[in-house]
Amino acid sequence: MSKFYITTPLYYVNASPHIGHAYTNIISDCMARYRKLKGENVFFLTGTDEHGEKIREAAQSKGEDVKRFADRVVENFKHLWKKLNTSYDFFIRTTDSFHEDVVKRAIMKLHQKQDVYKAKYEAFYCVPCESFWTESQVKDAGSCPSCKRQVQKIEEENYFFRLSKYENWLKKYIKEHPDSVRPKIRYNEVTGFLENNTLEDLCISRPKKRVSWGIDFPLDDNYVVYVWFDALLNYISAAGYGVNEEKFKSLWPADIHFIGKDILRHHAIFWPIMLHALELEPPTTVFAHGWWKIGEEKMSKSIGNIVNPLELVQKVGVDAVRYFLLREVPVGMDGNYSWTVIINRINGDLANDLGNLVFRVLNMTEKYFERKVEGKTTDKPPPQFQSFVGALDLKERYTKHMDNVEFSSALEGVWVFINVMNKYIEETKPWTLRKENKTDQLRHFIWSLLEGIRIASIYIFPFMPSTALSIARQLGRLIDEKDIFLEAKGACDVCWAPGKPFEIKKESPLFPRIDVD
Ligand code: ME8
Repeated sequence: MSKFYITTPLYYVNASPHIGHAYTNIISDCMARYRKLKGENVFFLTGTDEHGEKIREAAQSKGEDVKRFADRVVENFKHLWKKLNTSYDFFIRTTDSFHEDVVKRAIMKLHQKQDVYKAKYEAFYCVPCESFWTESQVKDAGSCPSCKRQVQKIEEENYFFRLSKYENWLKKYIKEHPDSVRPKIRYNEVTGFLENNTLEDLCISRPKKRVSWGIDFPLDDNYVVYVWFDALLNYISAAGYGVNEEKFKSLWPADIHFIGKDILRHHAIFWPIMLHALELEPPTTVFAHGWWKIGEEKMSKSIGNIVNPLELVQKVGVDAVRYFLLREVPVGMDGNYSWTVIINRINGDLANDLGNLVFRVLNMTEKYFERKVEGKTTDKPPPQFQSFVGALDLKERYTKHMDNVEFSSALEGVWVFINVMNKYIEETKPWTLRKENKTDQLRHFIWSLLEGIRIASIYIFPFMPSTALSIARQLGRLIDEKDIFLEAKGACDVCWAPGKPFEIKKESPLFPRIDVD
């Protein structure tokens, strides 16, 4: 069985998660569930980034001990991931002692290879980004080039990782691996950066007199490890690096790191070089998604324009939130968060198209066949069936889009199929088949719609797991969540030959319409 190792960034615990964080975990969950449907052995990792000055400052502002503060905020993340129905396999915290050990051992290994050295350093430091910038970078931007906030000038001795030594290796590697950074626009951004800049060595320590909250630097008691160097290593420590070699071998390299485009430089430049220096393979793909914005501004806790995902889930339900985020924008692009668009998606796509289809077909099954339909090989399809079968390249298109992280297009394809089914009902007018006593055709009609809905529910599963399971239950095909994986095996071989019977069990409508007022 092939494996699929998928990660989210580790979120800072200086505040509670918002829609932007929820988005990364939802796209990762969608991919994880899709890969599980395909029968792959998925390891889905998420977690929290807990060291550094800004976390200490956040704890201090609340008058709390840093670790206790982190423990509390971590619970908010875990609570949200549960509410959003994300199926991660492991939650790593950078304060986990096994991770701290890996970080220390990695630095020792790099030091033995003479890839770590101590030197005097003068630069500009941005606390919110936990990043150093050169004088010219700050001069050009007038402030922090990334977040535009004030930077502090800092002069100190520090430890450095020889990033520059591996610059040529990285350039060659990226050139030979066009899928190592996706989408294309981000790949071009990375190659452009490498062409126009010379890589400087990375400062990987912080003196304790300035930054006290971090992993002790293994070579020197006066320092802690730079928070980014610490955090990136989570992807290997969670996979068992240095502790459980068998597990590590079975998982590494990661298949996909989902990140926001704000942390591309760290993942596409520092991280592959760190791995290469540690004699490990780089991840197969770093996939950077866009930002959720409010108007023209990125949604962010520091700007204060955030939307609380828990409140949104409470208002419209978890699957509607997931659907909106996954359907509204292609994964690499920016999206505009808007309440009007959410309502239109719920009332249009979910209540009208999907909800009505399921409701109507179940009603007809109840009315015409007393809840139970078994397709028979002798049944003749109504003449309108031809247009319905025409939609059956769905599986191929769906698989291609899902493999390519084109979630919005995959959903678009499923909705074409859903609306083909709606049209089939309109055009066939089943009540006339009933009036004319064409029981064979009516049975074929209902059975194939139930089968179509069954297939759609499997394709919907990665996006809206609860809805998919509810549909499967209503079709009488589900006792346990595991059954959806068994059903998925059959979904690939659909040929509309009569198969297992359906014995429906109606539940309340999937998506009640939302009153716009
Ligand atoms: O950067 N739209 O953590 P972080 C979309 N700890 N996604 C958004 C977003 C928005 N408006 N705002 C945040 C860190 N995100 C580091 C990562 S990884 C080893 C260390 C998402 O809490 C997006 O995934 O600032 C972004 O990359 C991540 O949150 C940053 O979270």
